[in-house]
Amino acid sequence: MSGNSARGFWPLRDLPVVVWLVATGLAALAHPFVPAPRWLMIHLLLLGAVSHAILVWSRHFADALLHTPSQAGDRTRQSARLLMLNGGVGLVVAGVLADLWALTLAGALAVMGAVGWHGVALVLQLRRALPSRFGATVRYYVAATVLLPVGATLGTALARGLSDPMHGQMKLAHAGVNLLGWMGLTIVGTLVTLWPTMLRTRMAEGTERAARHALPVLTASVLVTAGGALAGSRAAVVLGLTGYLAGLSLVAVPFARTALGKPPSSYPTWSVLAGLTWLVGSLATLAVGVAAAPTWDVVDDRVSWLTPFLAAGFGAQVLLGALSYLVPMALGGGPAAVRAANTVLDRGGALRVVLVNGGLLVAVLPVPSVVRVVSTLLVLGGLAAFVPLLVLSIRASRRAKATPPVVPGAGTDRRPARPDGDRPAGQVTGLAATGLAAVVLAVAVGVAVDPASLTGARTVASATAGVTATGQTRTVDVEARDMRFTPATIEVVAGTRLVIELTNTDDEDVHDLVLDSGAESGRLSPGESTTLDVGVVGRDLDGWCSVVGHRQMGMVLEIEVTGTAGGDADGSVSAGGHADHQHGPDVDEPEPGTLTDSEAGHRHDGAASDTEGDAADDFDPMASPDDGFAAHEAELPPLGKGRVHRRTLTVTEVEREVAPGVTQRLWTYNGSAPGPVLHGRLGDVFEITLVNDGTIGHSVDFHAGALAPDRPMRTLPPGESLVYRFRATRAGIWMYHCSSMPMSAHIANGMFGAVVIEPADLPEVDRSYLLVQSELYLGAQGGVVDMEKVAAERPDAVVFNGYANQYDARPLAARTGERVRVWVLDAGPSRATSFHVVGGQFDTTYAEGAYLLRGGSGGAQSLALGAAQGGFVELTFPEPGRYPFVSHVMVDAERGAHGVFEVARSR
Ligand SMILES: [Cu+2]
Repeated sequence: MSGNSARGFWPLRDLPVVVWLVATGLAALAHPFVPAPRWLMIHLLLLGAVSHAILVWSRHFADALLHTPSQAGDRTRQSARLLMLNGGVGLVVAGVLADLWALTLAGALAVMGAVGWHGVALVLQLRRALPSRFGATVRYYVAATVLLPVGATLGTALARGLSDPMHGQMKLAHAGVNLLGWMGLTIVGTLVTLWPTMLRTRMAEGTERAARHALPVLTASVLVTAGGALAGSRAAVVLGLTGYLAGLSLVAVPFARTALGKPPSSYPTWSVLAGLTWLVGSLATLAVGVAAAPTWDVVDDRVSWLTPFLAAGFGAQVLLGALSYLVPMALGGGPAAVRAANTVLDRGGALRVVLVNGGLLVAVLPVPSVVRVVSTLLVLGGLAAFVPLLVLSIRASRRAKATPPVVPGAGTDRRPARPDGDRPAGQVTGLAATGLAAVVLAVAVGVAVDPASLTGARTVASATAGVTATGQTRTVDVEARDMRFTPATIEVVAGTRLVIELTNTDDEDVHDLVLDSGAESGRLSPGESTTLDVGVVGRDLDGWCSVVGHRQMGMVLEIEVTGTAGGDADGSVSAGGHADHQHGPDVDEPEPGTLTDSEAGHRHDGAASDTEGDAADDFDPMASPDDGFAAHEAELPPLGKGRVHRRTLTVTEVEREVAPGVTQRLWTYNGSAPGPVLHGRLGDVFEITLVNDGTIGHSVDFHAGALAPDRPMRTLPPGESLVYRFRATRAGIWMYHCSSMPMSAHIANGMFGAVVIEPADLPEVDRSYLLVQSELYLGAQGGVVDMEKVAAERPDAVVFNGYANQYDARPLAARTGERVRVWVLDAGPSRATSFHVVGGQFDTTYAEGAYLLRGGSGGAQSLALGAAQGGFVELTFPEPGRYPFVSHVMVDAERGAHGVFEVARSR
């Protein structure tokens, strides 16, 4: 190692990686509150931490391998490059989060500048150096620095905003060039020499030749992959990925030979090996996935699905493994200090590696979302442990430096840092077993939180109706799919024990099966199954799916008792003498003593909320909210500068007050109904991440964008997310809403909001307000929407911005002479509105994309809108006073669609 890569703690070399890693962890924890959380996590880790490490260590190795003498100012120039890189990454992140593309562009240019400068320095160094056995490694670095600007340019174009399918293709090209080119080539080139060093053994023969041959194969494959993606050729992408795998296999042979001679036995080597395994596995999966994908949409989905595994499995593990080996060496201070620091960074190594890889493997599998969340936390924990250990290792290294070296043979070593691989075998096994146990425990906890996630027998036995058990058991497979049970009718001989094997074969929605005997299956996510032991059946039973609205859409199951044994289809029952217990399907009376009154009520009415009282009894249109009440913000949020709107809509099921003293368990986007207002210009791109943190399937449909609904509007099972991109090409106030069945229930229970796209020539006004009208069909207090009222179109209340009469209590302000614009959206789900301001006249009205009235001597008294229609009105108030605004569908104004403009004298 030549002297110019100075030893010891160098803040600019060692700290930025820690900062980016901590930021990645924070972004992971705060993901529901961050715009574009996946983008952020991936870029903090790969663009921040990994790129910084590449710049630092590729230089370090180039110096060491080429034996180039140190030159004056090397460290100053390296510091300048690192500052430029880290500043650039900061700007890119800020630009994307704040939707300021100019900032992103400036950041990307700084990153490209730093990497380009670094590349030029490497080329000069290579020329200056004497021919070296390890020149190949430096050539890998140079190829990587040439590819990064290509990948960064693609990324900058992506941040500008593109339409599908170009967006998906460019994303694949961007990820391919940066992950496989910039990161992949640097890592492979480094490991040629570092891998044997980390294993503390000799390089296997042929390593260096294999590396030389692999470089052109790998580089060409990166270009073919990216070019194929840009050109829309999936065959070329598959060829590129396969070529890259072939290039990797060239170097894999000597790597494996080296490892077989001296198997990995420490955290750094395990972590690097695991990381490379994830790279190979992910690429093979992706190649097959791209080859089998019917459209680019599906390719895009598979790339998105795989990227976190590449980032955490490959990127993070290789980075942390390599750093755990390299940092102690760079800290220097003699063998004792290096060993002391190494020992700290190796702590719990087996445990951490098993946690990370076990957690990732569980997350790859189609497990229930709770299990996935818990295993993701394990992965995060396993990786995050590196940061405190790094701090401790720096301290250990300093302490060892301060301790005088022990003369061999002169007493015992006071700091017996065990050399690599000399740990007691039992300790390693123990740690690995602990990690495995934690993964298993995580799965168990996930299942315990959400028991329906695994098959489990449940039994309830109030179905006998006093019948004598025959001792026979009948097992029936039932599928739940598309709002139907199949079969929908099950015939059972009286006295038979019935067991239902229930499977949710739906692609997207959650279902369950509830019987009027009280037996319940529990909620099943798509693909899950469970066993429902109905018990001995002596009477007819009604069953249904209890997910809101599903029963009303016909998701019911009937169990009919036949009573005669001989005629039974499966012929398995031979018990006679029970015919007297049979009753026909028209007999509605339950057998005496089998049902309590409330169960009987349950049986006839179905919806569980009905038995708990109706919140409509507590609704008083004349009541005022408490002093502490804060009305829903009615001011239209201002237009930002950005032309790409990245927002996360998280579906949550929350209890909210909807009128004084009336609460409902609403389904919301980001916690409120209506959901957040999105405000943009013509041509803007909206990139919305929808996260379903609810308990049943939900979705979103943006009227503001025109596209094939099949994929972006699909229903997401709980715990999943999707990205919905559209370009706003037409002006208006557009509705967005949940489009999961039954839509009437999902909209009525809170899942709606507005997107405002301004017409090109929209004049400035003094004030802009936005009112979304919707209906409330109250269920029980704190319960969900009453489906029967929805079906009968009998709302209890009609409201502006989600709360009855809220702007009577908290009026909207205006001044005389001011021009006031009021945007109105009728979210329904069912009723029309006629927006009117008492005492006001509109001189301008705009509905559904066109002006109805603009200038002239005419005026308008109301803006009429059907369900899912929107527009705006403009008016000036002639004198101070309180001007009520209403839906002039008077019955609605009287049940909550009412508010007030409080108009003050102009200043
Ligand atoms: Cu929904």
